[in-house]
Amino acid sequence: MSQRHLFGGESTQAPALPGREPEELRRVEDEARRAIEESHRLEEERRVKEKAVREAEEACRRAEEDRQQMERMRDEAEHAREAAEAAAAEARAQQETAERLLREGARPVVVPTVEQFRDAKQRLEYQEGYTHIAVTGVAGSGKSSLINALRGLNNGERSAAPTGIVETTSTIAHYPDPDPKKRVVWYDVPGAGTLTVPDWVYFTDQGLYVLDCILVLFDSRFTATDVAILRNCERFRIPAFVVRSKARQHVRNLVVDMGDNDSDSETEDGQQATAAVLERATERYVEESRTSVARNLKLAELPEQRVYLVDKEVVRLLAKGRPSGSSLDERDLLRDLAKATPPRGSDVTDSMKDSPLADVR
Ligand SMILES: Nc1nc2c(ncn2[C@@H]2O[C@H](COP(=O)(O)OP(=O)(O)OP(=O)(O)O)[C@@H](O)[C@H]2O)c(=O)[nH]1
Ligand SMILES: [Mg+2]
Repeated sequence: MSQRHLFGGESTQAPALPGREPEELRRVEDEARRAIEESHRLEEERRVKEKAVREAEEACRRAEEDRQQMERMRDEAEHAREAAEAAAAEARAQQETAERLLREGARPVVVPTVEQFRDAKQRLEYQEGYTHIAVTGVAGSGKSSLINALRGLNNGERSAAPTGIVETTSTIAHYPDPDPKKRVVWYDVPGAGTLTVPDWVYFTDQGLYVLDCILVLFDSRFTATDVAILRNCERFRIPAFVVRSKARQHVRNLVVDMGDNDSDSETEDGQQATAAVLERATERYVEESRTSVARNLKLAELPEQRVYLVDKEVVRLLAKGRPSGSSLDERDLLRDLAKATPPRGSDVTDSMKDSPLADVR
């Protein structure tokens, strides 16, 4: 009972114990007080330690949070760096593509508006229910001559397109096919790649995007200008034919270049030898033309397509329904043209549906 009283701290005044000296009592009381004080000190010490532990834990938690925050910031910085690198690579690729297109003559083309599309149709006298076929290509490639031949005409005949060895056609002109059943209109387009008509405006300036079919005609070399026209045809989803002109003239030149045409054409042997040389020259001409076009299309990343080798005289005879002695690709060209050229539709919006013009508002 006295122990609980003493250590409970309610009073330090101990009752006098029977048989004990007051001195002894004081000593016991002092001891009891010290014990109480020690207990308080220990309690205080425990609280201080607990507080220190809590503070240390809190500091640890904050440090962990800081570390996680740093990690997040580092990740974000890494993502930002990767995104910036990807954007820079994309910008470089776009610049390279733009530069390549620029080199190849297909400069960034302005997409025609609906009004421009309508204007071009009006200007080119586009007639519903007719097929509108343009012959394009570099100056002097034989465009006007081919149109004449396709209409069954000789150069120089009345109603034939003007032709010549100097730059002849300076504005776009159109000629109805003499056979009304065909319902075809031929367009003679000024030569591309001349000083007056730079190739990158050739296509859009002429409004060629409204037409139903385009022939890209070349003479000696399949050039970047021809590639630019084909690229635009692809862009506007216009069927395009690659045609090489002046076939007989090229073969004759090759016979001379091959250097073995000295046979006497008066004798039978001589005639056979001449025919054999002609055959070899023709084979070489066909092979070289096809290889050259295929290589250039590949370089320009355009799809493969056939090249038709034609001579205007053979085309003219076939167009008139006359038999022609020798034919390279003239017959095929006339047949494939007839097959591939339905009119593009009566409504502006119909014609624009599948082309870049579809984006025009
Ligand atoms: N031998 C031969 N000559 C041709 C042929 N096609 C065109 N020519 C000649 O090539 C020259 C140029 O022909 P054009 O039809 O005027 O050429 P173009 O492409 O219309 O010329 P521009 O309107 O100036 O761009 C003319 O002297 C034609 O007679 C062909 O198939 N064979
Ligand atoms: Mg011409």
